[in-house]
Amino acid sequence: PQTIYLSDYTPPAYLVDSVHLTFQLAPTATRVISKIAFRPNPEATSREFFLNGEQVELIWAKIDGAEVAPAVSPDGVRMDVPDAPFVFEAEVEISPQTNTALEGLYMSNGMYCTQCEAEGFRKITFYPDRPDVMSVFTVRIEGAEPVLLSNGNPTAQGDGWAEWHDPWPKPAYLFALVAGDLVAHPDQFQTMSGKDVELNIYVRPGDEGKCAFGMEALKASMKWDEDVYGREYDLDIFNIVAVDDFNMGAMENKGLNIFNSSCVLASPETSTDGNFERIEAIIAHEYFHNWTGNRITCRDWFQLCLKEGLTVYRDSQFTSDLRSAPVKRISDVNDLRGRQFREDAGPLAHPVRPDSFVEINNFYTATIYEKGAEVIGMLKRLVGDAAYAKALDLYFERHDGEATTIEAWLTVFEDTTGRDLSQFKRWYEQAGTPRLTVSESYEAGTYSLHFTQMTPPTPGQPDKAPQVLPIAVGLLAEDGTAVQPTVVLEMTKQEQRFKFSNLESKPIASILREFSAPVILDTAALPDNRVFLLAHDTDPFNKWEAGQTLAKDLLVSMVTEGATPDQSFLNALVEVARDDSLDPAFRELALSLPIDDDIAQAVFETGAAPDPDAIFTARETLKLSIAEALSDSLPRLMASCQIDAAYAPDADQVGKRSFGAALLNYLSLLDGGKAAQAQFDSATDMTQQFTSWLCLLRVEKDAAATSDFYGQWQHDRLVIDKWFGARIGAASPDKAVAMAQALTQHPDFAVTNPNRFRATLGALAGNHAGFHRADGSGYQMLADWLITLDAINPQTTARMSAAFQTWKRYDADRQGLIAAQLERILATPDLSPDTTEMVGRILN
Ligand code: HT7
Ligand code: ZN
Repeated sequence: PQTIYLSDYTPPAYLVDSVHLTFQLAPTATRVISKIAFRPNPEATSREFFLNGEQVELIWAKIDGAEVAPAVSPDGVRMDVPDAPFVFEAEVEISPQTNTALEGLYMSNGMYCTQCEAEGFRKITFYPDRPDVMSVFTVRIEGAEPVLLSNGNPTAQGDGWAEWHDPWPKPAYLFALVAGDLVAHPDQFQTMSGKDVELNIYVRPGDEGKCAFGMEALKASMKWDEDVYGREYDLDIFNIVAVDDFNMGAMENKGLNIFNSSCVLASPETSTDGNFERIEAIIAHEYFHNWTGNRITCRDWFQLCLKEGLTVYRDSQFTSDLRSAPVKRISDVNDLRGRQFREDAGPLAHPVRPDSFVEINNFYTATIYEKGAEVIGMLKRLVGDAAYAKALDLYFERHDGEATTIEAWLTVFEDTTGRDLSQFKRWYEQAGTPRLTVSESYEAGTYSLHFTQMTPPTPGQPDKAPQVLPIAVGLLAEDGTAVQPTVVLEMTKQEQRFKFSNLESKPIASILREFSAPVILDTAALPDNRVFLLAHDTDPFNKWEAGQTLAKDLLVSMVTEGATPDQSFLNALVEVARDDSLDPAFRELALSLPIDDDIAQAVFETGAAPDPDAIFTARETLKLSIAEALSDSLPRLMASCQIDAAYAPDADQVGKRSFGAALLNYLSLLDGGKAAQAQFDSATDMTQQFTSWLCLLRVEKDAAATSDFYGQWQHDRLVIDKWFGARIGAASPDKAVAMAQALTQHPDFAVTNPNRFRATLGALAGNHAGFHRADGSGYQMLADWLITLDAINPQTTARMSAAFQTWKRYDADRQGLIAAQLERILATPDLSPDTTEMVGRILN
């Protein structure tokens, strides 16, 4: 496989004015007839004419009507062309039925669908498959399926055919086609300028009852983008299609978003609150791409964060506005630390804008998405809300219709604010999580905070320069009152001191409020004020953070020094749980302990090799201590979570149910699952049913509940994914591998379905102590299945191989066992470039 470098970018030799595509659909022999109007690009540095094409069989090709015989290679075609505008035509044959990689045109449960990002269009026909070639597409679909969809607006249709025209120039990665026996859940939306837009969610017959929530989320997203960013929808129709076999969550194809059915279908009986929230966020994310991604796209794939970071940032703002901003912030930071910091800390670390890659599909990472969004949050904090809004207006005005770069994005902010963002740009260029160390001093009414920043080396980047860090700080008096409301300190140097004067006494600092920069904050040199901050901080993020760091430190000392749970921590936690002035959703987050993987990282950072069984035991022990400390309060608190209204996945109800579930979890440790069984038996929605079932699985009273759950839901594939995931995820460390083995033999297991594969093998990798069994059986099982899957679906295989990325944390025996499995994967004949790149990077 070949490495591609950002520094090698050259403009396309030819541009495309229009594309006409005709699809004659047939499962193993679909014909695609293309007619593409090319013209030489005046900015090009070469006149070489090359069209990407993979796994497409060329039937014939013509230039300006005359048949030609291009030089065909496995990655495309080359030929001589006029040095003037010309029309290229071709007919090719492809086989959607046998396309198990789920890239290009493929079939899922008898339905045709496409996935073209990043480089899937080249599996449909010969084309300059790069994002800086934007063109207007007209598509004719001929097929027996009742529903035939493509991008843009419908222009004509008849028996067995339909035509679509998309007036907005787009790169090939946004092309989409769907054909199948589908039913629509229709609605409409009137845009801010009074235009009526037809909306549809297309699903397989039987799923119609699961579309209403997604449709409401879509309309809320359309309205929000108008209200907050002034962005109006630009076609007559917006279609969403649910597909069962899909590599990721969803895809923002122009006017025809395609969704993994798990990310759009929802009903109270079959979906948890978490599913509803995720669906709402993903629908918003894909819709927001219409402006940040589609109208303004990326010049090349190195600029991926331009659309993904910004769109994640926008969907987080949307969720914060619709639900609770502090709860959203805490869950985003949890996610960032669990996925992105993990990536930054290991062999897969890369900059938000990478400078090289082998397989672009391997770069749809937490760094590009989540750290990319954090960078935008910092930029907004530094320039202020008004300047951010002005800069965004300028971005849309200046770059509409373009395929552009991070440089163009930052220039818009420089032009709006007059700031020099050259140092800030390091956030895009430098990999790794900065470590921010703080100490304090107080003298004669002046309080000083002294910060030092350091970013550890990452692969290919041994030396790091200081970053611009917006550090939000507030000061509290000993009685908990605010003496200094939140201010943003702008750190630019490696070491910097900030002073607060005219204070009556030494304050208590609350540092990095709202998690204002994606750094690891080391407060070891400060007095330990965490119990105070857990009780008094007015910044919800830092209040939660105080509890989390206390819990994490306690767990680490339980693992490494045999410490026992600390009473002052337990008391402080119980006080938070009992504080009815706090949002129940916040209290649930405060009661949740760091996951085993976080504890393992924290143990590793003390210089010790994490022992997965000891971590599991410490967490269980602390859970029991919390349960005991909470026991007197449980009846009152659980009663306060009762809801006397019909199920709704709104913030209020979700908060109560999630707090109630956390309490039930603790209660189960004391009553052996009695209350959980009662909730399971009477549950009328999936959240109540699933959370109580999880409690039952954990206290190993699973026999009856498990079979009931499967028997009740075996007809519903999305619920059965939960069943697979939960049984493996909740299995005790010594049973997880055996459970996963048994479930891969279950008739409902399907290696070809990414959702089911992730539910099974992803759950094994997520069961920390189970996966890291000392005998290596977890590693072997995952490697076996990755090898099997690679021949079927390289993209999902490569993504899931990241489960091994933390391997250097563990003891020498485990490292040896993992390395052997990684070597075995690499030695597999015909291993895909995707998996070869990922496993190679993990090993080095
Ligand atoms: N822009 C999309 C990213 C994507 C993708 C989606 C589905 C299947 C394969 C894919 N490869 C890349 C999704 C998004 O970020 O919105
Ligand atoms: Zn996206």
